[in-house]
Amino acid sequence: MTTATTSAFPEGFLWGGATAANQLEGAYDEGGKGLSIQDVMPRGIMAPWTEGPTADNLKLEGIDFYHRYAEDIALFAEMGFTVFRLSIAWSRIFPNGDEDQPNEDGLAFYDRVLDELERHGIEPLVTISHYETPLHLAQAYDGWVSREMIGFYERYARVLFERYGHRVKYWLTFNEINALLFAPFMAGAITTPPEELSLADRYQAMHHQLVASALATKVARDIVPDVQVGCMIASMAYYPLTPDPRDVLAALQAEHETLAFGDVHVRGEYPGYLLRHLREHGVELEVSDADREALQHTVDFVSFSYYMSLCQTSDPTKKGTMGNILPGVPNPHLPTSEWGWQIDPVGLRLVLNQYWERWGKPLFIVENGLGAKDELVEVNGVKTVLDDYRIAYLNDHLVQVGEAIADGVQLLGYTSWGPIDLVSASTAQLSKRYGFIYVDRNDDGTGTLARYKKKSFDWYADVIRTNGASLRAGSASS
Ligand code: BGP
Repeated sequence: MTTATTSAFPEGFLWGGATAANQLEGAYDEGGKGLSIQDVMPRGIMAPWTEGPTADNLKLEGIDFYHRYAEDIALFAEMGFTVFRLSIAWSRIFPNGDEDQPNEDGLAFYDRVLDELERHGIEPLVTISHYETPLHLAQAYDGWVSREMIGFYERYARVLFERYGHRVKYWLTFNEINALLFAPFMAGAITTPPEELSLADRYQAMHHQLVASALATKVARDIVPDVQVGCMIASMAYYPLTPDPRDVLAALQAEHETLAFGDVHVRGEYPGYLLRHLREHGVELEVSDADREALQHTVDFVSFSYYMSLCQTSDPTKKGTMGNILPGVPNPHLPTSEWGWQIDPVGLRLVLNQYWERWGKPLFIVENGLGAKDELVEVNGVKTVLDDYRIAYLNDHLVQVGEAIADGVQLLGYTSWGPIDLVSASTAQLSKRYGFIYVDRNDDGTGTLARYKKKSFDWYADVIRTNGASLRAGSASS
């Protein structure tokens, strides 16, 4: 197999980083913001949520981006970012989620952030809903199980397009929309405990989000003529654990749980394999004619997160594991991060090829990175982190991205996850760090919040400056 030259990255390729409001803004009760589901999730995705905000919830203060955004964006600009992915905290705009009128203070905050990005010539990429539904919508409606959520979301999205549409071209409707099936509270604000949540409610909630996503796409087009709206999927390369055809089928079926979301967003209808799955489980979705019509508003591009891969097997005695949201069994050929996520750069090339061939829509990698423990050290009197492991991970993934582009994949850009350290979604820790910029805050909440450039800061700046030509094929983990 030939190796692509790194000049594979096209001119105008967007380079940057990705974040979510609830993981970095802090200021959870400032500027008229209401509580979001994250304000009662101090211990991450799997742990029970709390009655109200508790002092051990790192997200309440985050990394204080709410007050330090100008300083942080200046650092992103120093690295040469041409795109920055941020999410809007729904409960800053609609504190309860079901009001008629938005909260002006919340809207004004994002005006200021967008001003700052514009000043540095950085294109914003905005996620409308990133695991941060207003808590009231969870408590009063059981989140996305309720059809009423479609209307609340549509109103919220309309406000965003009207306010920011003239300066934001790229929008994502829901972060990792397929996560709803696996993390119903975090991704769907559904308060029914997962073990009591029926399959019917789970899939009905999925349907409501898919309709809401399509309606938002329509509204965006009505308001902003040259807008680009994308879906966002948690992706994973899936391999059969063995060449046994039953394992291959198990891998295909696991993959379908992800692909279905892209199929609906791109093709405007439910794929046969999902309809069969629902039928066989006695689930009858409530789909109105208006829903069917709404789904016709398909996306302009497909975006996704990619961290790792997993295997699938038909053998029930094999021990399973959780990756980023999605489950599987470990791959004996791959190394593993400190948090048990298996590192697989080639899997990213496979996913890029598969999505491009399947959907023929431009792709956007909007999350990728290595969560690792960092040690702050002093080099020539300057505090830094010597994060060669992170550089190796990112380098090797980007080399594979170059290969995929050389394979013919059309890719709009790449935003690495957490360009500045922030609170982890799955574990709610700060010690699971992804950044090029170190933030002095610890899991116990101590720290000055000072920012320090890691070794990877200059490395990424070089990658961006050379449009990928500085990447090195064949480093440690590939
Ligand atoms: C994705 C989420 C992000 C982010 C990332 C890293 O699932 O969209 O919000 O957190 O994963 O995961 P974690 O923080 O669990 O390491």
